Amino acid sequence: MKNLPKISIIGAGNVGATTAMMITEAELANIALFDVAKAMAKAKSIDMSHALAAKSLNIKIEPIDDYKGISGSSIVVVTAGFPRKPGMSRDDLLKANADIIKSVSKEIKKYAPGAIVIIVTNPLDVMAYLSYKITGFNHSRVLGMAGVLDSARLTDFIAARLNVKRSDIESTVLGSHGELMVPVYSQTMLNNKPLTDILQQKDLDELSALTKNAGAQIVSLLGTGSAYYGPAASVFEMVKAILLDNKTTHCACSYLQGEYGLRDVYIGVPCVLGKKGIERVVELKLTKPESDVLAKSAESIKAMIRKLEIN
Ligand code: A3D
Repeated sequence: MKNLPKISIIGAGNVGATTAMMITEAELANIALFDVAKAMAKAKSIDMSHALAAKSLNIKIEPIDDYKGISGSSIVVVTAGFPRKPGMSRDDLLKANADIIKSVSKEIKKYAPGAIVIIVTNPLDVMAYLSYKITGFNHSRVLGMAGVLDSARLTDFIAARLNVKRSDIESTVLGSHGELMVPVYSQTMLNNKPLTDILQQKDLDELSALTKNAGAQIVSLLGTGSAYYGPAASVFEMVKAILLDNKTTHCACSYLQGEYGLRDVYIGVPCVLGKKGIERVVELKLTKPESDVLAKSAESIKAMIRKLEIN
């Protein structure tokens, strides 16, 4: 097997397993896969190993039975938890998933104290904050995935609307992963031209509504479970930037210490990702309405954090 970094994925459900497949297909890292449903994690690891063999790839996916197996991981991706059911908001998952994130974070602290942690479990911003508190890791090593996905969704809607290439678009979506996400059109570019110069406000509002509703639309069409190809591809992009020390900018859920006028909260902002995790937060110039929604978004995250009585 190739001598590559090790990534552990906690939660071998839809997002976790799809992420494992994407990372190994790209020959980025060997994977250790853990789930409370141990037989399921084992079954998926065996099946994915067969897929890698079919593609003649010498990458390892191994199921692990306990948390000792995560030791030596460069990155731990946490997708353990309940997904939304039709009609549920991400916030409805708060209490149940907080218990899971608490116990998983304690194990990461114990067995992978040098790892970078990428949280995916919803409600994302609150779970990232909780993991930061429980692990006690430097905030640069605890981050959440949502902005990459929300930006990708916006890109897809813009490309369809304007009939242009996705690769010519650079979207920026900040804020919480939910109703109060903040698409920043002054910083969303089509061939380096801001979208505010291309589309009318009413069109931009329609794109925002589509982006905010994208996750719920998938939940309602699926009937059980929530989106996973888009989320897994978004985790993959973050993992790649970190492992390859790319120092590229991605919207990610980061701890803020005064940036954007916000403090002691995890929220989606543009971040430079590299081998340290979040190398730095990029501060964009926002319009007054944009920074007002961002502040409101932070307030709603803080209200949920207070409900958990972490401190
Ligand atoms: P699902 O396919 O149900 O997988 C979750 C897995 O977690 C299941 O296999 C469970 O057995 C496992 N699990 C539960 N408790 C534990 C535990 N204590 N330790 C280890 N494993 C456990 O869900 P999914 O993969 O679709 O989604 C996983 C989480 O990610 C959910 O909370 C989703 O809401 C969230 N999610 C977030 C985004 C974002 O963009 C932030 C996108 C998609 C999903």
